[in-house]
Amino acid sequence: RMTWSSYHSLADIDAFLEQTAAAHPTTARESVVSTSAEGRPIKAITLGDAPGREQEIVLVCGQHAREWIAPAACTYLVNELVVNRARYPQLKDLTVTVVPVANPDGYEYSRTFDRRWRKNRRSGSSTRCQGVDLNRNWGYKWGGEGTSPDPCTENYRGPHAFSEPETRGLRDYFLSRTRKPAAVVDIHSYGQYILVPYGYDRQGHMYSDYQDLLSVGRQMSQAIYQYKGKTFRAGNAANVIYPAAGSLIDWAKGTLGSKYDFGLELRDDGRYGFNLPAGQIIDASTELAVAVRTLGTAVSGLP
Ligand code: 0X9
Ligand code: ZN
Repeated sequence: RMTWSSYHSLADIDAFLEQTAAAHPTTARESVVSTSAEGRPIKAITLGDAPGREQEIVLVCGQHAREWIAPAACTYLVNELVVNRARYPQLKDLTVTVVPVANPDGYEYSRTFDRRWRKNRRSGSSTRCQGVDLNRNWGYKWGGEGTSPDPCTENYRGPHAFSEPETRGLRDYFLSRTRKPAAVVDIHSYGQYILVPYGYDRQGHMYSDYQDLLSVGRQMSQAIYQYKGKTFRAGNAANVIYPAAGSLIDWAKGTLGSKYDFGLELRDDGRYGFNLPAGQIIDASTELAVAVRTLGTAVSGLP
């Protein structure tokens, strides 16, 4: 039984996805995106009436193991979209696909052995250090600023782009969709930011719809502020946080070519950091839901 008053194990999250799909066969479909380094399935759930025809928003959550609020908020959103779908008219004509735990090995490791673990759990051949930072392993501008070739660092980029089964699986999943998604949102914590690509350096590399993204990002920020007064800073990823090459949002923009690509750093602003108290799960999740609603308005053109 899933709740949003505590953080849950991967087994509970997977069971929740299975039950949700079973209970709502016409609006929810479960799928397996890939298998992790340690052999766990990476699951997705696709929500909507007629998947395949409408525009699609894809949410990837939990690339980083210790950011527990990301899987929690993403499962909350899944539940909202099946149980309280009427509250989201902005998403009515859209398909929303959610990958709640993109790094299942890391998530379980963080829950059971090392709360501060960030990377996946690949075991390198010639080193005692384990794990690749999945958000440095994507293939667009892989290996640039904010990444490390040293397996013992937190931002180890891996031996080559898409060296990891988690990123490779997600990439293939994106590329295999019949329609390119209209939006890709990468959910992290913490810091309360809405990040717009590109983030690989501070040169401010442009693309034609940069202003559209910035404007939607600012609308998300305003909508979140109206909920409980939390400030989410919207801006270019490299400038608002720091440069980091090989991230999902850069790949989504630069290679996949979907229009609305955002990184979201959920609560908080540093007081509890990654250890966000479970009592804040619902508020943090509602802030995500508010942001996705705003995005839905932009993607579908529904008010
Ligand atoms: O470092 C990251 O991957 C993200 N921050 S986190 O604290 N969740 O680890 C930010 C990535 C944002 N993208 C770029 N700056 N390129
Ligand atoms: Zn992160």
